Amino acid sequence: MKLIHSPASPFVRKVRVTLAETSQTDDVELARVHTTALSTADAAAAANPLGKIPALVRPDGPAIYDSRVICRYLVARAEADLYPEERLWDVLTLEATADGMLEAAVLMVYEKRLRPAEIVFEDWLEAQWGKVEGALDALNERWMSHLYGPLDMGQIAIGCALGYLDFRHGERDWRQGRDGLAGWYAEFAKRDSMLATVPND
Ligand SMILES: N[C@@H](CCC(=O)N[C@@H](CS)C(=O)NCC(=O)O)C(=O)O
Repeated sequence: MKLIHSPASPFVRKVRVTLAETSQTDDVELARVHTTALSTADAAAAANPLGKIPALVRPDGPAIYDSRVICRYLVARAEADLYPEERLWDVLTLEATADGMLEAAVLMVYEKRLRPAEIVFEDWLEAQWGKVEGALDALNERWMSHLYGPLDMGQIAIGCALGYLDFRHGERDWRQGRDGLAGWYAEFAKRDSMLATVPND
């Protein structure tokens, strides 16, 4: 299998952490692309009509995307227990929360990087950050016991989302006032799968 990827993408990181946690890293070749919303890499467009990464090219079937589908596929392939039936809806909600944070955080980066400086929309940037903060508060107030439970895909997604906030939005200091979540992440970030996938440009 071939993973269309960039080492900076938090959505790709979810897939790579899942590969590591399910002992499948060696089954996937990494194909590096440079792609943005304004300039789509050919390999990304070939594997995903939306032109986004990650996409997983498989020898025995069509390419699949997006990160949520790929993670679920890989977990099924490994017969791993990262979507446990008894708390499936919690796991999927946590995963959706992480992806929502990431969508907002990635859009903020694009707004600052891709849009000409004179038309950067500051109110819109702050509104996106407001979504991230809402999710952070919900995690800190309501999800801590789940986060400290057995490893599942919700935790992996949240770990990658928090890592991305450090990588691209460190100056916003997401830990401020959220000691519980910060403490959980400090431990989670020490997993081998997380250490092996620290984002870089
Ligand atoms: N929902 C998608 C989001 C993927 C995504 O936005 N990837 C970014 C990189 S972090 C991308 O490919 N951006 C290029 C674009 O927007 O065209 C997923 O979970 O995989």
